[in-house]
Amino acid sequence: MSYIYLPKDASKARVRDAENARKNRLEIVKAYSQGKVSRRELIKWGLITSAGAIAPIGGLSPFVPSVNAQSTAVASPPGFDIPTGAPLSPLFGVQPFSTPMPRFDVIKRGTNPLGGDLTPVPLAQVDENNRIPVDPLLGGGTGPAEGRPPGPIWAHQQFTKFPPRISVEMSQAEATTNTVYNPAVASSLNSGIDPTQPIPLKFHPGFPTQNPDSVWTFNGTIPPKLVQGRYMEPILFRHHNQLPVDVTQNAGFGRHTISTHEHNGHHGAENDGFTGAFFFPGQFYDYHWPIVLAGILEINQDATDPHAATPNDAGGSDKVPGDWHETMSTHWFHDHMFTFTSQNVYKGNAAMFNIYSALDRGDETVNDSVNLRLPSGSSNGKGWVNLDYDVNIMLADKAFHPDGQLYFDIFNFDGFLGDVMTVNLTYNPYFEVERRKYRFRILNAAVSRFFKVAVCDDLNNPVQFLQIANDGNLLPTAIPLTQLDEQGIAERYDIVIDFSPYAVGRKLYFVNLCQHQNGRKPNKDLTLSNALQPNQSDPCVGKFLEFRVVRDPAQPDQSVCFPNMPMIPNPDLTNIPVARERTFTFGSGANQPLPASEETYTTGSNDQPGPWGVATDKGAMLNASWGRISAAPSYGTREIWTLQNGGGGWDHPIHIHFEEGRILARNGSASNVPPWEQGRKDVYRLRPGGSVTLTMQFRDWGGMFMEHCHNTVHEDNAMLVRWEIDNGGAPFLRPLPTPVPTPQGVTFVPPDDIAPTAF
Ligand SMILES: [Cu+2]
Repeated sequence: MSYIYLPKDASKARVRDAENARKNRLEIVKAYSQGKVSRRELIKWGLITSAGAIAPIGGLSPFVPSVNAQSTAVASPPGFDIPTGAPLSPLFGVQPFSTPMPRFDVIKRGTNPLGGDLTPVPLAQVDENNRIPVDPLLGGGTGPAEGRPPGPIWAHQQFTKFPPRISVEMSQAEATTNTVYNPAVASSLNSGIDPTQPIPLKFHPGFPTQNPDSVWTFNGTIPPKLVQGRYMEPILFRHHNQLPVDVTQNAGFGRHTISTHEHNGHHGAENDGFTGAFFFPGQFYDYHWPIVLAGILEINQDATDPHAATPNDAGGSDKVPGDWHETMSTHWFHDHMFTFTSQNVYKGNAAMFNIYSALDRGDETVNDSVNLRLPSGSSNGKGWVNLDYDVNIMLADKAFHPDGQLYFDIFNFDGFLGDVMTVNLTYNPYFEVERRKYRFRILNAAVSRFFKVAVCDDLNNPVQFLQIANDGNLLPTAIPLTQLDEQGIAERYDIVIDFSPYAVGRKLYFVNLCQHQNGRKPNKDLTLSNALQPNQSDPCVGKFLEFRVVRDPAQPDQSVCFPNMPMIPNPDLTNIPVARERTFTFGSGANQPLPASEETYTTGSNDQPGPWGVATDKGAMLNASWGRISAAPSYGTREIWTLQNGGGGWDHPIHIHFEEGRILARNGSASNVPPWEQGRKDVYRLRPGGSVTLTMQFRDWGGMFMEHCHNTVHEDNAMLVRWEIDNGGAPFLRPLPTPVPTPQGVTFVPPDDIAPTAF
């Protein structure tokens, strides 16, 4: 049995072979990522197989024995299953649970977005006259300062109706030291971390500092960033691209063009981070996040329902229009660059976004019969937005070169797995807690890895907690569990743990039960006791976060959360007819355009083996193209979509942008839907050979959106389609023209010039 990383007890010769193979592969990866060699040429030269796997040639794949290491030969798995076979990442003698987990870095909210926070002032439509010089490496001349596609179709929809009231400004940038860390909680609630101390970009204090081009994060720093917003307080997020203009200056992976997706924001498509609406170094892009309840244009128009409300600064609430059953809480945002999403997200383009409402306001002391009073604390005195006992958790597996720099293998199209578990970008940290209830908003920000999180105590006993949310959505009721379901990439599970039964000095743990052999799917879910055994074949199985119970609560715990506590019932769809049903099959055999030639992204003229693909009701596996429309639901309607896994050898967490869906059936039966999937969702794990049937409404906004596997390696290799909501009135046409960004400006092509529609 072969695993993606060599076992700890591998012989020195095996490790040396693997290290040589890694170096040889790096040369290819470098040339490929810099556009100096195409995937087609690599296949022609026999260096990779048509399925994208690295060829089983000695010196390239360590699973092929070399001359000097025959005694250590292991059986080569058949072509497609060849893992990266990388040596284990160095840990520099660091022990687990030896450094605190940093809380997220809370981003400043400007309160004058249209009157001085931002220069130039944000506009509904791109100012085509505002041009900047373009570096000769990007073709020279001049280009638009804002990289958003121009014209009325890409203007911010309903910009006058929902004018920005908050500004958020960040840059995508090379790794640097953080000197402005703001955890927004007292250091006693952040495991004693002194926020005034500079934070170098290291995944553990005992690891080396990352080189500027090894890691590209928001503002170039860690900890990961958190944006906080509330309903009906529209945010203008100005995202600057400050990445190197030289495309080769990327340490072997990552693309300097970006498009930022607010994962399941109910916003217009121009703010969705469309995969083909990327922007270049030196440019910015204004994302308008109105933060409205779905149904805002039809339901509760007079804003009389007390449950549809947003917290105000006085501890009260202001009623808002829309359907309160569509209230959302835990979001994240990340890169969506065509063909490069996996590399860019892994490299650091991932942040979280907490949305506050009168139901979930972030102040457990407000007792108004609407506030659910979930754990948060109340110390900031604002009546909302407290983070004291409401903790964002980002899980991601990483890998490192022998020198400790971040490592990524862009040639494993099954999916990339790291062998070092990180929480909030810190290797196996600890977190100090008081004896009270805490909320944890757990995000799977991995590339291809699924997690299955269990909680145990220091005697290895399972610990009961409550799952309160799935993806961005509070569940109909709080569900008692001792372990979560598998958590696919991009899924968010919010849980509440009560530490009050545990004496000061006790320890609890998050344990990962989900074992991978490769990036295609989980291999096995272990029992808690098996996952706690030492020497796991998958280095990311086992304990990865230690909770240390350090004191009684400073203030009485006033939060409310108990098993089966009612939270948000599902929206009532009984009177909404189903306009259409569609089936999408997620399989293999399609093509992905050649990344080396940006100009051919949309034409498909340089198609390369995917190896993945998506088929619509039309039948054929579709090549990846952001120019093709694969579904076009009519504005204001409801549909039922079935997502079918084309095979049993892999799993796919499928994300449908923009609309919350409700799972009606798994494998054709409603009885297969577990309680924690009976609320709203935005990511749907199909399971091997399985299917998910769901229903969605399409309303409030229009434009082009996406549907794709959130195993981002699959997404980047042809498992992504575009769909759009149109005929919603001016300015939308049918179908919409496709943007083709260049540093000198965005042009458009009619979609039928690129690829026939597939619906
Ligand atoms: Cu997939």
